[in-house]
Amino acid sequence: MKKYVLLAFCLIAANQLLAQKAPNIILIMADDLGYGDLSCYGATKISTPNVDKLASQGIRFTNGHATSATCTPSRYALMTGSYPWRKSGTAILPGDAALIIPTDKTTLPSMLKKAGYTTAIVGKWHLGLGSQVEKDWNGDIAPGPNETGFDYSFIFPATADRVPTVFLENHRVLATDPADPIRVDYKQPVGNDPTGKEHPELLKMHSSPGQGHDQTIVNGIGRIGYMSGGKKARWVDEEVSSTFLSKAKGFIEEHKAKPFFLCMTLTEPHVPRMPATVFKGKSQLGYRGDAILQLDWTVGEIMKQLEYLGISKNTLVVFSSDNGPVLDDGYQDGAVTQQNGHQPAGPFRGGKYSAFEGGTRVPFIAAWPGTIKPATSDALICQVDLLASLAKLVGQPLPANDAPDSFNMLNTLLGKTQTGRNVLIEQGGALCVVKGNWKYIEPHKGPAVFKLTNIESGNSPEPQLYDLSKDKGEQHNVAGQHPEIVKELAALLEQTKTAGKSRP
Ligand code: NG6
Ligand code: CA
Repeated sequence: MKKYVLLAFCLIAANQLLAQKAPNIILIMADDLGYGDLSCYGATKISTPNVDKLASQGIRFTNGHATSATCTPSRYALMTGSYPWRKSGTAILPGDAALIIPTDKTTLPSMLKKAGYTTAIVGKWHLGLGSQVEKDWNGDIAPGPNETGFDYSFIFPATADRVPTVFLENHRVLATDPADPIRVDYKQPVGNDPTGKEHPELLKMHSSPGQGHDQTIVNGIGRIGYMSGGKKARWVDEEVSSTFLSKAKGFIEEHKAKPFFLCMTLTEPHVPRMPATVFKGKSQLGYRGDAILQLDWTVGEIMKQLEYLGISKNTLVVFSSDNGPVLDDGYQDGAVTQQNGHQPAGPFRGGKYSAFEGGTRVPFIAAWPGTIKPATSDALICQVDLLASLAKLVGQPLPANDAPDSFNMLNTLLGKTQTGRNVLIEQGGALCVVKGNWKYIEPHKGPAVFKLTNIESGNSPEPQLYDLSKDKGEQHNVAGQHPEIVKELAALLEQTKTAGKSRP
């Protein structure tokens, strides 16, 4: 009996110690926000005072990366600590895809949960749900975020432009109706809902020619994929962001007394950009700019709440974006016609989808008032490193075969050193190796410019080498002048592929 009392006492004491020492962790991940989209990263046509304030309180990384230039692979890496190109099936997923995150390996949330954190994700998911494509959207849907380490999830399944346009709380779609079952199909129409293709007169925002987004219409917007039923469960785009915000704030409030991890995956400024009415027209840059203002306001609301609850000094906030920017990603929403000189990728070439820096070099901010000293850091750091770095922070060991590409960069993240990663593999269509000032892009088939989005892909049949110290815009391919470096970096890429891991 005494033994159990002692054990219980130890457990309570350990828990309290964790409560005092371990900070809350909030990771805010924007969707398609470019390096140049924030005023703290040099934007002059738009002002983002709330994210700027966060940056001024912490470290603003100028060489921070997503692993990949699109969402699913980038988020896969964030969650698993593994380069996504090691596994097939990690490209952009349809809305009915099965879960692609392994449930038997360490993930960012499962590691923190093991360390005693209460973990939640609120926002976009886009990593698949359930064990197969065909599923009962009116029933329990698993495995999903709750099976990969989140105690609580409030998500939408894929992207805002893909069906089903519904929220899930843990395993259930919200507001289902047995009399109006939800059906989803990406191959053929289901039910009788009008499509954007057949009924353009019903649209409040037109899709861009040739880009699809003309299947089932929900809330006056044509989507990718077909959906029927669930009329009461469908979201209103203008309310998606405030819904996520209120869920996130609710979670913070409820868990303020003990360490929590909140992964807040915002949908802005991904298409369809349909911000709340109060933001419409505010930026003068079209709905894309308005969505960025909405994002900025949302970040401000979270920061205000931390202050109000008195937990800002005990909360590490990391802000980043899942991939680079795109203007026309499927809808005629004013992003192109009202660009007004705004440079969403800042000084970098390319954008979303691209092997050039615009694809993966993203805003990356870490703030923890009282612990992180305000600074700018040029250290090379990647979202894939958060798993190993935060494991170090909370004293959680990582099994040798898990998170094979996640480096412990805690001292870099906290600003104790300006030294970053030595090497990073980036993924556009082509894979790239960044080492020191050098960037190598492997030869890759495909168009030099993606016609629909008008983004330079970085594809070339020839190897490319850029000296980022002199040429951050990747204008001068110097592969011909430095064949030995091309050889070294190409070999390094092959070696990383075959070794199956890069974590030492
Ligand atoms: C593309 C879509 C684009 C967007 C993207 C996913 C077309 C022509 N384009 O295939 O609109 O949905 O996928 O974006 O279908 S991501 O940020 O989630 O990777
Ligand atoms: Ca994205």
